Amino acid sequence: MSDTPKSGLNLTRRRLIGLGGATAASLVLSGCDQFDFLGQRDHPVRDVLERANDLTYRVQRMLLGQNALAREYSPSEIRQGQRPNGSVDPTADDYLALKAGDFANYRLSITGLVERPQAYSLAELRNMPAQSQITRHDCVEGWSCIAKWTGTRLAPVLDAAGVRPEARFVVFHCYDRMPAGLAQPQPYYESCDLVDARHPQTILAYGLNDQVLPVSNGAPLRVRIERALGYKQPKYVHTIELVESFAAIQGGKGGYWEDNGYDWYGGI
Ligand SMILES: Nc1nc2c(c(=O)[nH]1)N[C@H]1C(S)=C(S)[C@@H](COP(=O)(O)O)O[C@H]1N2
Ligand SMILES: [Mo]
Repeated sequence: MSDTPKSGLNLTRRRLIGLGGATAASLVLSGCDQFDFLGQRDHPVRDVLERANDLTYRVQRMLLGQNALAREYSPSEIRQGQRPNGSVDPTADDYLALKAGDFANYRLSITGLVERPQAYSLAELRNMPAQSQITRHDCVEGWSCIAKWTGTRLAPVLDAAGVRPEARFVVFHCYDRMPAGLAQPQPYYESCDLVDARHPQTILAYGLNDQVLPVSNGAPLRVRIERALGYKQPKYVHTIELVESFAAIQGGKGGYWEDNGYDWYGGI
């Protein structure tokens, strides 16, 4: 991390030991655009895999510790732009209106199990202590990109709102809508636990490779949770909701892709 005089980040970087490659989860993550029988809620194979995912989560937390850092790279290792994937140009009316005004009216809401709900403009977020990190984004479709992300840490934003003790998860709600079979399209959403939310590399990113974050990569704001796979990096985020459980949200599995069979933890 660079540019972080205020955040006191001088944790020793521990070497990640390649656990991610061997997880049961990674064997079934075949692609962002395709899913098969694993999309069926009650399929026995899926039940087994979900139990394996839960085990992976607990093993990674135990072996790697809560603050193990994702690897960071040097600027010379940025070889190409961040490849846009998934939604790249949302068409929701509210999003289009904000985009037309260059996101001047954008507000990031912090809601749910907090003492003091907040709403921040982009200017306010940019005035918070900035942090940049050059990391590798791994999509389950089988590609990776090294890119420099700039933003502000999520942890102090949560502290300012006062997370209530019952809160266990952070849910990120997005502007873009995704296909949902015969049902109405569903908003993209994601979630993480409070350990990942407060991790020193978890940021609300508004910059990419020293430019303003482009629409194709999630403008005006996307989240970086650097120890997780690509689908755990929500773009076009408008609301951060603290919850005790995500059972009541959309498909109940904590994310759009999770509702379609992907692992919730998605660690790498
Ligand atoms: N809102 C939203 N966030 C999203 C997605 C999406 O479709 N919508 N796709 C996910 C997936 S599968 C990947 S690989 C990354 C792609 O991020 P990028 O376009 O910046 O490469 O965003 C993730 N976050
Ligand atoms: Mo992805």
